[in-house]
Amino acid sequence: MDAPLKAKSGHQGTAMSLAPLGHVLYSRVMRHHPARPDWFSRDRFILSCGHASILQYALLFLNGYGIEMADLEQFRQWDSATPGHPEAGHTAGVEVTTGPLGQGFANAVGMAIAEREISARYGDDLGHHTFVVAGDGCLMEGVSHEAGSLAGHLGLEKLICVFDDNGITIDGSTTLTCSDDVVARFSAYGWRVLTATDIANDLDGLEALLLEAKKPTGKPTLCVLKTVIGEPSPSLRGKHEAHGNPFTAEHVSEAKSAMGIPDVAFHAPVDVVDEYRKVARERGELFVSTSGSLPDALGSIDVAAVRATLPVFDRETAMATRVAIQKVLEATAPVLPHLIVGSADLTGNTGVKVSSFAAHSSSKPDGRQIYYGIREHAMGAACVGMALHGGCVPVCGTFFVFADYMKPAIRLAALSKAQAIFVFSHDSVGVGEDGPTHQPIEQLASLRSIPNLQVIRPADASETAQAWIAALTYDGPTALILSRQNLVATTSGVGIERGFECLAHADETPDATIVATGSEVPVALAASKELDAAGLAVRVVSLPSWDRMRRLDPAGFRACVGTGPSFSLEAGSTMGWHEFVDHPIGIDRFGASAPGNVVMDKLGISAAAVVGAVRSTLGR
Ligand SMILES: Cc1ncc(C[n+]2csc(CCOP(=O)(O)OP(=O)(O)O)c2C)c(N)n1
Ligand SMILES: [Mg+2]
Repeated sequence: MDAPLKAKSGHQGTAMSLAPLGHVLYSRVMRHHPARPDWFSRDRFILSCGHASILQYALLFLNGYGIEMADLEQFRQWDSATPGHPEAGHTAGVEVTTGPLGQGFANAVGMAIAEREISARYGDDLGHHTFVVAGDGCLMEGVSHEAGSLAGHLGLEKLICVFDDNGITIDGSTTLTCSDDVVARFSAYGWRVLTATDIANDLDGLEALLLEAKKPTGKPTLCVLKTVIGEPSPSLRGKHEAHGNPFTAEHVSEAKSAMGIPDVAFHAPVDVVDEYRKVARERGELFVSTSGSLPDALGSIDVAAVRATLPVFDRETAMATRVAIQKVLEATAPVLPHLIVGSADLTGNTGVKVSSFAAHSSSKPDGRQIYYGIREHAMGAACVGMALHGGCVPVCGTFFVFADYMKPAIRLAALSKAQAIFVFSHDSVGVGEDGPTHQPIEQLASLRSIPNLQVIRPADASETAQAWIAALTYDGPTALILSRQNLVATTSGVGIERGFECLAHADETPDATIVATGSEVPVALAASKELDAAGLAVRVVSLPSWDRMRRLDPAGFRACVGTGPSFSLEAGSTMGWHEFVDHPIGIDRFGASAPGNVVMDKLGISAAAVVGAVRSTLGR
């Protein structure tokens, strides 16, 4: 109560009513060790209702994870260990970044998949449970449907969700907004549902509930736990104000009085804290001595071995980059035991398929090909969970235009630096006949604007192979933007290293420069060739990755673009390109249903259009 009061920000109500649950989980049920927060086979705890973060910080403080009272006093302050919502990689003991409701729940499903797959292959002593606490908001969010349905289908029996059934959200009672029968809903997904009405403050009752939930049944378990938000505040218990407004000093005092504890801010009796930490340490030592650690094979990726297995692509044959990624996956999978691949019902279409991988299921728990079904959002969030689980590198695929369906998960992957690899094929109006609903326009600009996200749009198979290395060696998520249509080979692939490569007229002072990406690189080269005939030396630069170029060699890129008139060529929004060139050529409208080459042509993505633009700019 004191931390949000001091911060004048944050939420007490839910943290208070879930405190007994948190206590029982950390001190009686979960297998974890505060001194070994990264021990591989620890139970995972995810607070999907991240707005109750102070609960998790209080538990980390009591259990001795390195959070001290001074950190709680700095709740939500600049550079503190206790930010507004839990952030993975920032605070020891926080597994995933939560706050956008529903994401944590879907991350937990991914963690449970990773756990099952890894323990099936490397030993039961790597097995663990995944506990997730979700509120009304998490279960109202659409992603909870996708993820809950997937978890039920896969029979993830070590996944345990506690639903904080307090009937309150910010606006008021859930009678305003929701009439779902949660028990029927999750039962229909294939979950086991346990309901608990009178035990929110009954420690032994909570322990019995959680131990029951751990029993294997072949199904994930939802514990529907009735709680009273703000308990035991005399004024605010059961009221939505217990969420919406931080408690006043008077509210805090009266609640402390009701609890029979001293009215002193940030008060924690030394003997209580010592006892907590002692118990946590003893339980932790026992746990560590009886459970497995990260297998060597799943440690860091052997990049040299991956390079040695990379296919070499014939410079003569045209190939879609989605086909190239499939060949790359296939060839490198034998030296990548980390891989878990899958797609949202576009497995063959996107190339995210390894032929030796079995379909993951409860009868094939070692399977590494996940059939996500048409559940892009859950797929993205599950991959974030898998990546943060550790011991695996998730790769998932769909059409680029549907990246929008995964955007919240991609954003959290970037924020938490989760090494998930997103494969997006069908990357432009070149998709053709499917028309504007399926033709991405603004998606590249959108993904490029996400901090930490590595975005690569290879020009051909060689750049695709090198992009795979770039993704495997990047400390964060990567989006690979791939073509549906065949592309002639035009590069050596080295452009991935620094993010760009000069492909034509590198050694002379050019009259103009065209910077292109992906499928537009061959178009730019064709334009340059035509301009050669007109006596104009037009340099062509492949720029598969803005962010790599910016990180690794922005000055080299500027020198490569030169000082003459510069153009960009990309079949997508021109937003952002003015940073690099004088004259962006792109598509700032929606596409149309027609054969891909026709749409490209009509929308000005053609050698003829580029030649015209260059000549009229140069006046020659
Ligand atoms: C996707 C998303 N939408 C909106 C919010 C803002 N928000 C934070 S908590 C909350 C209410 C959630 O209700 P519930 O999960 O029942 O939590 P409780 O009020 O019971 O603590 C809302 C709307 C959010 N964090 N994430
Ligand atoms: Mg609620």
